[in-house]
Amino acid sequence: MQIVTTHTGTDFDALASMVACTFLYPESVGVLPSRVNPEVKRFMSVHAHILRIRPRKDFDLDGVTSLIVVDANNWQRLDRMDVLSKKDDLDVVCWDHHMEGVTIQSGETHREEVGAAVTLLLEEMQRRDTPFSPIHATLFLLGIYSDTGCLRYPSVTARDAAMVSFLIENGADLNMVSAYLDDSVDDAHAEVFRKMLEESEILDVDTVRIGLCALYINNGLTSLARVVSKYREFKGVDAAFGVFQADSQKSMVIGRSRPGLVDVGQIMRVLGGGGHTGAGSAIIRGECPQVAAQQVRALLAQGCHKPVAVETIMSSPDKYRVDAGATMETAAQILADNNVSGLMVCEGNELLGGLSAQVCAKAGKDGRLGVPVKGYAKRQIPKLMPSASYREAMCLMAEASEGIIAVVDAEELVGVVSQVDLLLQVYKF
Ligand SMILES: [Mn+2]
Repeated sequence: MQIVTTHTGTDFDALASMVACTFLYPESVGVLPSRVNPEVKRFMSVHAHILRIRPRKDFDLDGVTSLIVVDANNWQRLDRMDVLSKKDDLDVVCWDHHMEGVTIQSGETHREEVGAAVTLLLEEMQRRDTPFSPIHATLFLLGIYSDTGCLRYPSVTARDAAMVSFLIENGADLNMVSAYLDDSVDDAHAEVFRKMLEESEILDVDTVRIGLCALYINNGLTSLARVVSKYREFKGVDAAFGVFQADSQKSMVIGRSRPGLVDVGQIMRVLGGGGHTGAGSAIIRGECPQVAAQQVRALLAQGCHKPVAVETIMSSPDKYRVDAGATMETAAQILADNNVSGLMVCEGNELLGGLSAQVCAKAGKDGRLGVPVKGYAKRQIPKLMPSASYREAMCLMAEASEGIIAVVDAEELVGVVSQVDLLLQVYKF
């Protein structure tokens, strides 16, 4: 007998991959782990009868000669399959997108770095022209969407997106998908959310607004990260930190930030945890949540979150510089040669003002290219100190009609921030 199985705590990608296998391997039977996600449980309560899937609970492994493992690569993650791992003549096939920590040796392996495991199986179904119903298409789409945050996670590949298109063409029901991907939280989490709104403090750190909250909570809350994200969005703050304690031994710190504003991962690493710039978490042992929150506050105050300063992202002023004594013709030439939208008019290193490409073009039309730049320099232009934050630059750029900001230290032009400089910073994250 051939069976298909997947990891415990089964999510939609795992379930969809199992079901896809029942199409590709017509003799196979899916064996669903006992522990599945609440959303998957809800889905199975209505759809179980149309899927060739049986619960692990009363399934006998005796006659199994062939095993297909999907969305998992490790015996530990399967539901009581150890007996099979000891079978020498077991035929094993793997379909998976987890590259690390492989302990299941398979005769046939399909392991590739895509956003969802089911993408690999769908590509095979598309190649073979395997027919499937709109209900199945809906489940497959749930698989891709749930593992990729609806194609928003950086792990997404063009192959996942192509399969989304393929499934929509084949009748996937987007209303059903939305219903099952509903990210609402239960009453217990809603209560934490309410308390966060009520009890959090808002810190202003280097013009970045950060919500911080320390709470005692009940045991068994598993979606606190979602609550912190929702809190950050709802409050409209740049970053949010929740410090939660369910038992007296440890506090859990969860942080979320808008891109580029707070390096959450850096703070979490100092606290002994991990993460990246936008999201992270850490466990602090032996402290009450208020003391743990104080540690977060202190790290923020020390600048541990590394707000990006303008001086680290600005460009050299050289290609924007024109001498006050130069003619408008020279200015026009510099604009064209360097392909910039405006210039900084300087006397020595001192910044006198700005000159836009439009003003230069107008001077050309008026036949005034021979006059010195100085007379055309606009005195009031957007300026920042080198120590100003990335955020200040973002705000000021909205008002900078030439798309450039002068960076000035004691009247001297030391750099220029262009829109490209800001964009490069955003896309680095
Ligand atoms: Mn997966």
